[in-house]
Amino acid sequence: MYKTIATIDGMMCTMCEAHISEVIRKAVPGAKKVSADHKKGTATFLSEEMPSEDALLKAIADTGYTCVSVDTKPYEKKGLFGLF
Ligand SMILES: [Cu+2]
Repeated sequence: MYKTIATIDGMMCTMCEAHISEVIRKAVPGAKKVSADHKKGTATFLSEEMPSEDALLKAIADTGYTCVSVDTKPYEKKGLFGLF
């Protein structure tokens, strides 16, 4: 299990959050708990497999937003969550 935090430029409102979440679900098959926060400018999700950073960057760029960075870390369901 992995947790990914993508930093995204250009989200202005909750519609943008919905848009980005939709894009992530399409770009990363099996992405779970997808959520985006336009105030923080981040989107997070969990996945069983290491997500393809290239696919994510391209999918987000194609929608008109800019993905500044993608940070993926191993994720343990219990215990370690607070460390990330
Ligand atoms: Cu918006």
